[in-house]
Amino acid sequence: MAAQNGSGNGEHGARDLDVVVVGAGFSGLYLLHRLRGLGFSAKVLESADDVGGTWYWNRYPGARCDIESIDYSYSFDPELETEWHWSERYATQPEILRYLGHVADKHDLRRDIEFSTRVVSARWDDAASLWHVRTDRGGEIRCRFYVMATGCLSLPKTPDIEGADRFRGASYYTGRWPHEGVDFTGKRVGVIGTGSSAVQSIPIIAQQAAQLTVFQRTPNFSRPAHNGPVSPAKKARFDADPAAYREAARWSGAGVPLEIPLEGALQVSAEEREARYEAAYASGDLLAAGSTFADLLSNRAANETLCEFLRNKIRSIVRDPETAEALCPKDHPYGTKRPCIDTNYFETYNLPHVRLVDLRKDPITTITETGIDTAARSFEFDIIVFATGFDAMTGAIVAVDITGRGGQELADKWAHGPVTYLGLTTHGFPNFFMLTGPGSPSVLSNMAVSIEQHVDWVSDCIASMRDQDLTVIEPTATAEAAWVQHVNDYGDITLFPLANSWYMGANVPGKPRVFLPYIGGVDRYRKACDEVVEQDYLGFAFEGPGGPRCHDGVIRRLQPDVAILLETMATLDLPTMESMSPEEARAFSVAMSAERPPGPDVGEIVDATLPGAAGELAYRLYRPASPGPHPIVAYFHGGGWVFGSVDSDDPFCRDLCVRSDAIVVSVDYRHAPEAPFPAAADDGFAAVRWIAANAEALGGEPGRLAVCGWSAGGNIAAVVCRLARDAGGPRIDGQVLVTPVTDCDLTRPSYVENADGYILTAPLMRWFWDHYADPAERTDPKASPLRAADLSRLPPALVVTCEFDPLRDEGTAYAEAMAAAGVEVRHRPCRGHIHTSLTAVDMILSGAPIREEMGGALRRFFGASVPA
Ligand code: N01
Repeated sequence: MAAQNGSGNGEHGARDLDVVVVGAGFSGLYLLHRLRGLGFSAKVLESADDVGGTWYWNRYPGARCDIESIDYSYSFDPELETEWHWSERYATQPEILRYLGHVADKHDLRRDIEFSTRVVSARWDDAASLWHVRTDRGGEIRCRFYVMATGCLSLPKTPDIEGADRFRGASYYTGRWPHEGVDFTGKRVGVIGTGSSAVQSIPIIAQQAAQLTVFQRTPNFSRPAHNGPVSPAKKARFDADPAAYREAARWSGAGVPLEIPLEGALQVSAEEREARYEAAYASGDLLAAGSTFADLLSNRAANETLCEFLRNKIRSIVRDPETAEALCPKDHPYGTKRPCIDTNYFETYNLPHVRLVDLRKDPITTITETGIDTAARSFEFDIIVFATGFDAMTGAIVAVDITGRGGQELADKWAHGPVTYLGLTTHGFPNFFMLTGPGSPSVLSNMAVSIEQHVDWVSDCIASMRDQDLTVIEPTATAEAAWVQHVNDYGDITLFPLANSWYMGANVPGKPRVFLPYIGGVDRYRKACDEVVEQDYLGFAFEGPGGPRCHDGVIRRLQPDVAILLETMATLDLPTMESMSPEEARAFSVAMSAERPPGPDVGEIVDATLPGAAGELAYRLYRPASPGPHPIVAYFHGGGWVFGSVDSDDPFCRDLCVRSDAIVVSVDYRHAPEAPFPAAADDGFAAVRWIAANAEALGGEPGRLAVCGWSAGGNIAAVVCRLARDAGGPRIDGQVLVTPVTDCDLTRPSYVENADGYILTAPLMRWFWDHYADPAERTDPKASPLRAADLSRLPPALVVTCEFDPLRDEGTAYAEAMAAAGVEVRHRPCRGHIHTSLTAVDMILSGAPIREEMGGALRRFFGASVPA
């Protein structure tokens, strides 16, 4: 598919190539190698005068990798694995640069790299299906494919401190360090910033400088790297089977083979927690601390235990208590800003000529001709070092003027944040790829592994297009929007959005606040990319001489935590409920319930009994911690009228109690088949009447009562509302129906679409109905409330339905029917959720905002004003 002439000079100084790659770092080098191997004509354009990318520019003192060099290296060339020997566990910048130079030489890459050449613009030509690429050296290259391999942290942030250009001494940016080095001997030095670059350089600058002043806006978590020779244990593991080691890295979460813990930090004793943190601290491994427990990046309280452990380490190292406290990070959870590993970073603050300026207390007002002024003081310096970071992930991409279809500028398209499909491509920009772009694991992973995966995907894609005589590829708007949603869904169930980090774009004034990388992990991301290809490049549109071709669609539709739960359950190979007897199913349900998190604490829990329609029923009362009396919610558990109990829905009831600030009375109604239809409905109504009559004795406010139920319990709650209306009482202020059963018709589209695979299956639902009611009884409105002739004058309702639930359409139909009958109804469809998502408290974190809406709805029913 060589674009017209193949490589070489064409007319008028223009050249035609298959692929132009921008950047000769880790990714550009490997991509060039792959493309050449596949027989494509390709050139790499590089603004530096040698290979290396970030390792070419970041030559500041102390620069080294913080992922062990064995991991932070290529895997594509098995020879390289044996011929290259890292001299240290964490190699220095010069050694990494030598490595990249060696790779370039070994594979003769330099002959296709144009150095000292900066790309200024790239324009898509729709008529010719080519990119026109212009550089600062003049001339133009036409190419079929245009790839930005510019790295995530390559464009230093422009100075956002007043007077930055006024300083008459020497100033340096860590990300653009002079090749000849800087001699700090005897100098008064100011360093601005305490990120990774500063943490690495400060101890070394302090060794030379006469005076060192560090200006800190946000303290950072850091631990000793314990650098030294390559760890013998790691090397032995690697050498035993390099290919297997690399494969394990490819299918790991962070791109480094690691044991994944299952417990949460609060599920073990304080001693056990401390011991595990000590081990992680001693390991010198950047990834060790954050992966000590499963929930450190999703549970604030769990994360805080690690934060405090690390703060205490800082306090134990830094002798001056005020400086120590200023160095302790307190404004962000561990891991939500990139943590560091260091060599003598905190120890450096014990040196007599080193001082820390806490900019939170005494901010910089301006840089002057002779130094830095803060609100309270004036500092004079010979040298200022800006360790102020990068316009990360998007900066280098939009720094080139990239124009896609219809003259659309990429910078305009991304004005509110980057929008990509798989972090590799973006709609409206055909034949354009980004390596480790926003929306891919990139900076949250071992970059070497992520880079190889992206390069392989892009090269394979281009080769497959050639094989199929396709000339243009572009992601569809649908696929892209859904991927962006998926990336955000993942970010939203973590603590990352809580920090003002460069991951969120928060370090660059005016940059949209968007979570830039993909937190789902290298393994899940790779699986998604592979599945896109297996599904005939799902979400991509192609053009070629044979005409257009597109298999449009969405690669990930489930909420991320729901998908993980389903993955985990699939590995357990559990029997289906409908293959069991009711007794077995009940025992199974009890066993499953024993494994879950307990839910939040409430003020008080009371177990007692109340009179049902035909005998005593157990109930459990949850009282809020706030002073009463409270309104009351009568709650009915799920379980298909066959199983379930006050225990089965205990975490959900606790959560409901906390969020609604109401008493929740969870009622154990009789179960089928022993007590078939209409026993459950009759018990439900009897219970509600009793609760209303005994509200005061229960500590509730008489006359303020709502009902809530999940699944079959939602069915009972709906039926009770109608029975109460027809009986003239008790008065019910509102109903919250969570994925309710409202009808016996099992043929609706949601039954067909979600027949299998989402825990509540169509066969299981049939099994429930078969136990509960004879076919002739099922259409009775007491079993199928949707069939009631009159749904008017029912209490206001919140009806919650889930996208991947057989009951979705009947829930929707019930909400619509009530609304049509004049009832005040809010229908809340839940994207990406399954029947059991919302009640899985502290397991499905993406359900929490919806449970908050349920609590809000109940409070509103009771007359409280709740912010929308
Ligand atoms: O940049 P940073 P970095 N006034 O953005 C401060 C990778 N890396 O170059 O946090 C005052 O982390 C800013 O303060 P705040 C690694 O992924 C890896 O150090 O915004 N201060 C912060 O303290 C890393 O995360 C290695 O409040 C200002 C610092 O400057 C990423 O690159 C080594 C300021 C910037 O920290 C970036 O690291 C180096 C202002 N106006 C880097 N503006 C390895 O070990 C900014 N700051 C592999």
